[in-house]
Amino acid sequence: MMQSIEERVEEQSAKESCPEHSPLLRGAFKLSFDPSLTIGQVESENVEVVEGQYNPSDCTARQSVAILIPHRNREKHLLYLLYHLHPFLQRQQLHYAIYVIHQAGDATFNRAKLLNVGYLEALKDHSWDCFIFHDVDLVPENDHNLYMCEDQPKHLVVGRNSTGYKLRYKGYFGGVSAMTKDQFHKVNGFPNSYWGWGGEDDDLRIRVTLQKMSIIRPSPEVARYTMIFHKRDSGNQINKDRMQLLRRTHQAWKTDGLNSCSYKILSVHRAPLFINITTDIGQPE
Ligand code: UD2
Ligand code: MN
Repeated sequence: MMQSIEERVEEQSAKESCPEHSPLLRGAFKLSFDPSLTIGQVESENVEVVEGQYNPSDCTARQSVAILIPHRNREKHLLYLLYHLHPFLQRQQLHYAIYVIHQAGDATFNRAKLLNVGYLEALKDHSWDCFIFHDVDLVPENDHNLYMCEDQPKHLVVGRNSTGYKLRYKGYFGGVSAMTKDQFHKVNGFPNSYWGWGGEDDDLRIRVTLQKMSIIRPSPEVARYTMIFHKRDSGNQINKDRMQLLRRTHQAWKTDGLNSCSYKILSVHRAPLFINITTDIGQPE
């Protein structure tokens, strides 16, 4: 019989807490995007990851973290991300699991709603302390960029290759962000009503500020990412309504979010390196 997540956590609690600063961190490291990389190779390099989940064996992790990746039709990006992210998270001595939330069908993509589904479904496995909302195409360049939550919501992408490693604009909250279970619950999650590209990250920022929380960021030297080059996907056209939606957020957040997120789970597949949740989230009204 496979151990349940709860049993594995139970076993851990006898151990000493992991140190505040992991001795395994390396700082900046070189990324590689080898076209011949296979999932089998990534699996063989991460044998301690079981069904997408890892728990340090010699100390009790300081946080339990669920990484949520919204996904459709970006298999190669996912492979490169798994290749880099698993060792990165293990060096941070975290108890973590990687969830890929896969949008079924070819209706317009909805990143924000997929992340709500990921949050609600991941909490059925374990009471995660911290959630990382993670684009599939962003690879962290420095392992001092900690995938942990703090007393305020945290934005982890100060800079990336394609924007000269500068913050895109003040208040920018896209790409990769970290919120505790309670912080995300308090803002009622992401909106469900943003179909297509753009605006959903600004909506989340507005929700955060309405709750009198503020967004914190690691230092720019550390919060660096490489975005794997891509064009706009078909099925993810610019959301022309986004400006109008953003004007309503200060009211709409109460009723558009976790408390109104309706979806169907089509399958949950526990692969060695990630939990794949395939969901039908409907289509724009
Ligand atoms: C920016 C933000 C992103 C989001 C988006 C607007 C950065 C670094 N990222 O990304 O967080 O706010 O603008 O919606 O600023 N995806 C798929 N399949 C698709 C379409 C999207 O898997 O067909 C997922 C995937 O995880 C991707 C993410 O959605 O990384 C964001 O889409 P994008 O990469 O096309 O948008 P981008 O790079 O402008
Ligand atoms: Mn992208």
